[in-house]
Amino acid sequence: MPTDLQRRELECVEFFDSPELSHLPTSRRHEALRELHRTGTYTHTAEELLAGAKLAWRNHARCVGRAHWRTLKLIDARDAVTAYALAEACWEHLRLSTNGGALQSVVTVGPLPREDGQEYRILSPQLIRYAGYRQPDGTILGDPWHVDLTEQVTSMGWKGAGTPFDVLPLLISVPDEPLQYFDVPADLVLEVPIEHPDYPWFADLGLKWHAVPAVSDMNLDIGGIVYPCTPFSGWYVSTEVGARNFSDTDRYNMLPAVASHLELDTSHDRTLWKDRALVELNRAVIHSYRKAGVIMVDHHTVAKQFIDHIAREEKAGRKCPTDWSWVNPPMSSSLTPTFHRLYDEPDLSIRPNFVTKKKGTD
Ligand code: NRG
Repeated sequence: MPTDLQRRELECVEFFDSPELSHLPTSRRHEALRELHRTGTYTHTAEELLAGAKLAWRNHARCVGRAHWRTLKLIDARDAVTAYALAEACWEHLRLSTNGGALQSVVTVGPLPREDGQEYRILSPQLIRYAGYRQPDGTILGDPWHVDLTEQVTSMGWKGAGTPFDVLPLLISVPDEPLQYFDVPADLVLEVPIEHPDYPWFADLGLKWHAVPAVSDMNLDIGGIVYPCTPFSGWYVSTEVGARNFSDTDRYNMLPAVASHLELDTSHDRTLWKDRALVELNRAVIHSYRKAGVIMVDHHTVAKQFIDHIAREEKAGRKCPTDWSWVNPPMSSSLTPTFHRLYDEPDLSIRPNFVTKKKGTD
């Protein structure tokens, strides 16, 4: 069994072996490896960090959007060692990634843990999340997924407006400071009101969603170094919003309301009222983002892009380990080409990669 340091040294060697870094002098690889061996860590250049983040994206078996891995932009926030500075870096992330609706893929890399092991952490799962409020009658107003986070920031003094779409503040933990939250500046939160191309009543449902999905609770593992504070974002696949966030019964659960407006027969599952409502809800999401000039990709298009990506990877002599259950859309899967094939087995040890934090480490 290799020790943790030996494993990280191996990752370091493999990282500097990547063709993407082949232009670096061998002295740089030796320097990094020596530093890692001597101190347990080493410092990536901004160029190495960006190359590593791109490879992490390309290696991420659950991502169907990998065709765009080369376009990733980096915000190097490794010196943002106060909660305030980290929040500012996140606002910069939203500015750069939102880009007025022409979304750009961005990763922000925050500081490494201190020598004493204490970490800089964004505790919110994404930079933009909607609050969920437990009502006296037991129902939830807003996003049920975020009830705990909402209660946590409320206990710290935050007060939401009490709508179904209140943007939660960002919760940040850094060494030597109390846990703090920061309101996301409203002008940095681009949102899309949802309407339907054919049904005027749809707008009255009062739905909206944010433009940027900026996941902020994963580790980025590059060349033996694990960055615990690395928000990244691309753009939504329409089904993430339409077929999950709005439709899951433990999220906004909108299918019964949509079906009722469509006057569908909801007396039995076999009438397929849920399926019919789901299609109209997803049409509304796609239509609305397009009308608002906010990039979003539909599940058919992203599946084609992904299949083309795999073909390009194969041509380049690379495997493309893929998690079938993640790259297939949550509706109409069999209508997309990603459904009808097998993939290289996802290998959780491939690095660089974005890695889910272990439960209980927060
Ligand atoms: N399903 C989540 C977002 C997860 C990440 N999705 C992306 N990421 N598209 C949701 O908020 O619905 N990305 O980096 O583009």
